[in-house]
Amino acid sequence: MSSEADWRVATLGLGGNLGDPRKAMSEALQALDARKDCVVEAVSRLYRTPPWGKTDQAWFFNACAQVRTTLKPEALLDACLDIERSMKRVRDERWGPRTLDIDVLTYEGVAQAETRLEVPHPRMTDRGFVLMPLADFASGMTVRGRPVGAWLRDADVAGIEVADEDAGWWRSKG
Ligand code: A4P
Ligand code: MG
Repeated sequence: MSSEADWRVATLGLGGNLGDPRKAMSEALQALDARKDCVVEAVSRLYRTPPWGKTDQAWFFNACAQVRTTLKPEALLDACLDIERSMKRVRDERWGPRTLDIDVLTYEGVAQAETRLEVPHPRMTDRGFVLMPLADFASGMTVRGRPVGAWLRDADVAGIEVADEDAGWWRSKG
């Protein structure tokens, strides 16, 4: 039995631009929520975002989620990578097209710069497609000394659109 003290809050960034990313993200969040060691506590609205980094590719869908978990940071990453793999993500090109990418953005009380898992995610504070959905439920959360909402004010959010206003989008089958 795990006690209250073992549960930690983490945030995740989800994105994809191949196949049916909305379905992939929704299945991923449902799979995490179905685990005994993971509860999905908050999910952002669903966004459509212009490609960042490698710009000659399809627009992305992006969203963020907050989970409460007894998994340690690396185990949470492994759970996310297992889900990505089960969605048959093709992992060949950096910043290239993918059916589903799940990044661990933050993990309560943890700051580490290890290659296998760097948290806070090294690029999250530069990216409108992460900050905008994250601010839906965590605008006051401090990341690298500043609230998410403050990072968002300085971020490039040009072209980003809300694709579904309903934060319950991930529970529907569609
Ligand atoms: N890894 C280390 N730290 C982390 C972390 N915090 N979260 C390691 C997740 N993984 C982490 O990941 C490769 C390895 O990084 C993992 O196996 C893990 O051990 P990856 O996701 O395959 O790396 P990547 O995607 O090639 O590079 P990067 O920089 O992580 O890409 P991102 O950040 O995932 O960005 N444009 C829009 N509009 N929306 C997007 O979602 N996504 C990308 C990819 C590019 N442009 C985009 C979007
Ligand atoms: Mg990634």
